[in-house]
Amino acid sequence: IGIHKRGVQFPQTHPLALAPVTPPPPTVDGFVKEFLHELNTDQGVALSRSSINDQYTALAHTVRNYLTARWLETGRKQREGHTKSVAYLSAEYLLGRQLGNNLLAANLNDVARKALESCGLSLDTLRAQEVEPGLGNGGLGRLAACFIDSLATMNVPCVGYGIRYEYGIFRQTFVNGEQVEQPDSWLALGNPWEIAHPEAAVKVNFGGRVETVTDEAGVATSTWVPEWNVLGVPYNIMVPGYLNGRVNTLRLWSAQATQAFDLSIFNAGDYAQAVRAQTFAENISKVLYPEDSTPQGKELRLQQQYFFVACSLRDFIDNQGEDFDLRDLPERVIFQLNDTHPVIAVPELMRILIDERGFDWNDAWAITSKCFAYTCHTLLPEALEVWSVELLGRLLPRHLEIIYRINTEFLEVVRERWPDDYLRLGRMSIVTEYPERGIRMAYLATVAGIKVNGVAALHSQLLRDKVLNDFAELWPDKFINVTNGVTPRRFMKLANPHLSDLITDTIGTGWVTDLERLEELAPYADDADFRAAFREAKHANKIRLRDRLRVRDGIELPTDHMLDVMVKRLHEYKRQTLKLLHIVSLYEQIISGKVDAADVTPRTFVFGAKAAPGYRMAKNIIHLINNVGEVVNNDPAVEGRLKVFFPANYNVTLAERLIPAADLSEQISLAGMEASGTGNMKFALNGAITIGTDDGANVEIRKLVGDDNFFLFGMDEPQVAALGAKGYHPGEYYESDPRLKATLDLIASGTFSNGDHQTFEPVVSNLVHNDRFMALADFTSYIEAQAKVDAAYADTEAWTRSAILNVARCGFFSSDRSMKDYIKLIWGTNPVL
Ligand code: GPQ
Repeated sequence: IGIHKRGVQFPQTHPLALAPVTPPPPTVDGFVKEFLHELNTDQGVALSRSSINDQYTALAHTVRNYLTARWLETGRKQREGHTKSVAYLSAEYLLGRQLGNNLLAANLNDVARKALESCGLSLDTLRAQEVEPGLGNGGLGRLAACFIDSLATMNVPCVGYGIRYEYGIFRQTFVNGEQVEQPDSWLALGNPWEIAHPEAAVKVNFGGRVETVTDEAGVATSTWVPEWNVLGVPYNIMVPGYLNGRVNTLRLWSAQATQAFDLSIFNAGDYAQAVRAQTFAENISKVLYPEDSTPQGKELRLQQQYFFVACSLRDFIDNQGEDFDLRDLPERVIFQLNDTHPVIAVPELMRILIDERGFDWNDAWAITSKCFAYTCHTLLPEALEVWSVELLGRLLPRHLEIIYRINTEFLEVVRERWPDDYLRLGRMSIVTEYPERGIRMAYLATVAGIKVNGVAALHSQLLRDKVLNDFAELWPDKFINVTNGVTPRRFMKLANPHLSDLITDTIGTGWVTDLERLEELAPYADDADFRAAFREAKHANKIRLRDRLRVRDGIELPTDHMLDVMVKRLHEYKRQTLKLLHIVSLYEQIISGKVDAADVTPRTFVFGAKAAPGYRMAKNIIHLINNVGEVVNNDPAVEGRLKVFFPANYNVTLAERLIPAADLSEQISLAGMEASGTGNMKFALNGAITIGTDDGANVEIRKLVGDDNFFLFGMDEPQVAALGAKGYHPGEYYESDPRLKATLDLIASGTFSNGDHQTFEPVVSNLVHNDRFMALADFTSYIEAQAKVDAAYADTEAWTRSAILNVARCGFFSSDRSMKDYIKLIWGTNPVL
């Protein structure tokens, strides 16, 4: 019997254990049997006495059982094949509900539906029981979820590492139109998709000091004497590939107190204090930070980052076995850094190699600098993480020391290349002195990474030319682009069964895993019958959405309007206010009699957006959207023409209903600000037409679908830069465009705040006097583009044709293609079949 370091033992095998236990083949009867078995033995209830949650849990376990044999088999192949794996390090995974996805991946949908029906149960009811795991904020976390889906589907060995937050992204509610956050206790009723492995917990150290001893030869050795520690308990979640029998693993870490921490270091014998200490440790994985793109630099956040990264590195290295030579690590793994959140992994690997495994600095760096690659997701300066040296030194003194040495050696390289360029040294230093001494994590990632990628062509170019220009001059080959993608399994097949069935009936099934095949739809854009069927699918999706919103939000969605949708995190750079100015302007034109309501295209505007709880302006904007909706929706003057809805708590589950129903996709960020966007791709693939700026992946969408099938407006990035350089004065736009003035004046007049002038004063005056994201400069162009949208929508056949061409030409945006690019340009991994 072999005993593994972390308490795992590998017994001699029993003949019956050679093949993992599999449930009976997926027949309806077999499924019923397995389901009832789970209900009885796992939930301990009879069908007749079972709650919906019992039924949901038993169903989830049944699906899991069908996938288990594949899961074990995948793990075995990966271990025995000694192949190179991708270890995706991400502080966020915005997974969305698991049941529907896993039924789809395992091809169990029909069997499960029939099996449940025969028990008098509805699959849809049980699916609705699942609380989605919201372990991410927005695009960055959802991207991670799409990527691991694609890797499993493409048979690529991958393990996703992250944090099992006890509370995910907050649940948004509105009270008098204002956002109020509620804790997301997604684990309250249990999580049937995870398997805990407390026996494989990892110890993570924090704090203390570094002791340095210098020997006779003058060689210094550093030892970290930490002050406290916690345990990381891994929870495994299946990541099944689509119909291919592969099941990868997502391993999320949960923090627990260690014995040593409780009893010896802190007041031995003081029971109450020991329990408090436990709470302290468990706080580390308690809650997801709700800031998107604007890190707060809080101590607990750094604890989270180091916690999951230390657990993950230890886990990956241990899994290579006792006698694995760490010099071979770059042949076994590439750690992909999803933004700077996991970058502390770089000094952590150096520490393991030097302090624990006795490597010298150069050998350790030779290994480390081949094991990481860095993905940057933003250009906003305030979004680039900088950790204060004071905090880092207090929490991770040895890591700080290692970072200083990395910086020293790096600046040596810079000095060699540009001998007397002191300004450049200051600019490129990983350690900055302003506003306080801090560590620029993006620079550390760039220095250590084998590659650095942006997330869309424009973004990668701006990264090279602007934010990381000095580094690109030093290492031009390090900088590459990989345009983001989205999984067609969740965002087409699962979310849009009507359109998916139509596509499959027309071009066969292959598109789900080979999305470029959507091209075969292009000729059908000219086929009137196909267009009619396409419109029917869109209409059916509006009905599905109406039914959901009626129950979920008490909203009555018109299904005969153009559906104009803007869903994404609330951020000034994304310019929800510009969308709002358009709506208010339409409303103003009608109520002031400038335009006859009968001449306005009936439109329903839908917003979905969460604001970071501390982001005042974003919360004001949410309030304004809600109040505009309140006034517009209840004004008989615009009845039948304009509706504005803002269902609370936009999340993956709602996105799956909303996106397939949309006609118009709003992607209106200031050019140069949205790194990529991924919602833009989801809309286009579901047959919505985009109105957008030349920003992020919009640029590539427009190029692929063609100018005739995209409503472009606004300044491009060079124009934005030029206007900024010249000096931007939003007041001039306010004064010179009467329509804009009337719109802003209507808001300022208190029309949307019961006559009160103060409520939205900050929003209006910020736009007129500051307007960092130049909404006013793009207003006129936006209004003109919206008029073109109305005109185009009036020609139903031409609109449908454009929508179909959007679907047909966006196959490029499958996350399978993104993964192929990562493999080819960065990872060099191979599929294992
Ligand atoms: N993104 Cl820096 C986030 O969702 N959170 C973040 O903290 C940062 C970026 C987004 C980015 O804004 C979008 O443009 C991208 O499409 C998305 O990441 C995925 O790359």
